[in-house]
Amino acid sequence: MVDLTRVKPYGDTLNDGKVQLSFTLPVPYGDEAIEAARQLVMKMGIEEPSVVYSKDLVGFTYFIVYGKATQTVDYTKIKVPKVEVEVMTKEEVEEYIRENIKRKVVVVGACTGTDAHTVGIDAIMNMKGYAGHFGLERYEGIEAYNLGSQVPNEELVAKAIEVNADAILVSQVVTEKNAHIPNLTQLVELLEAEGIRHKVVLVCGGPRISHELAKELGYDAGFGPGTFAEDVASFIVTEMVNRKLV
Ligand code: B12
Repeated sequence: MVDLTRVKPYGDTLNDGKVQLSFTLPVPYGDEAIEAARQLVMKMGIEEPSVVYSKDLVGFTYFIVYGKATQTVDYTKIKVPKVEVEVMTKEEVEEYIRENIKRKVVVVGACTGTDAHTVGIDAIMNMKGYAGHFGLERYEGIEAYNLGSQVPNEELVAKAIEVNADAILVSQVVTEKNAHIPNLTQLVELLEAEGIRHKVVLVCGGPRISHELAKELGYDAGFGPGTFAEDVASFIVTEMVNRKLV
């Protein structure tokens, strides 16, 4: 029986704590490197560490270590902020627009800053969509402009003003050294400076974007891996009606 107030990892038998860790240390390959990895893992609270694999990375060493985690978490106390919206199908979104908005919903999107990853924003916006889910361009009642990647925030804001956008979608995939944070923040500042932040539904997304982070940065919602166009479309149209932006 699982005690949800004291959950720990599982390998062979429930609650055995078995985990696998992989990491690199900036030390040369050899016995000392393996001992360093073992000691480090013990300091992390892992018991009975066993370095099952190590590989020379030319001056550095890569490891895979098995061990037993000693810590537990109280699963019953976990609260994860999520986008609170009833997800509609494409057809339901189209019907919702016809009934509640009664005009085209204009959406402008881009992967911004130096980030060159187009696949995420394309998955949400392009006609053909992603994994069998059509993108926003295919929605009746939505006018979608996908500006592509490496789009400066200034250009995205200018386009949003030009087409009188109801929603702005931003994709950020590169998060190394938190590069996405100043970039996402600058967009909010630009929208505020132009006096249009309150008039648009502002959404960001990407593999390491959470709703919590998005809210912290001044966005209305954030979407992570596994998002489909209908998740975003449902949020945009519901938010427009709730905020009387129609
Ligand atoms: C393809 C790819 C590339 C291609 C991109 C081609 C293109 N036209 O997009 C190329 C080769 C150009 C590339 C370059 C680089 N890449 Co790259 N790339 C990838 C790769 C393999 C797949 C990304 C992808 O297409 N995923 C598929 C899409 C569908 O998933 P997604 O982006 O998560 O999108 C979904 C959700 O996140 C969400 N979503 C995404 N955006 C948005 C936006 C909104 C508004 C919403 C609502 C939802 C949403 O919905 C989508 C659908 O569900 C990943 C590794 C991986 N397996 O993920 C690395 C990866 C993203 N790349 C990485 C890196 C480091 C780079 C480079 C910096 C490498 C280098 N040193 O040059 C450069 C960056 C160049 C630059 N200036 O940006 C790292 C990023 C690490 C990090 N955390 O920052 C990764 C994770 C690889 C790795 N493990 O190191 N890359």
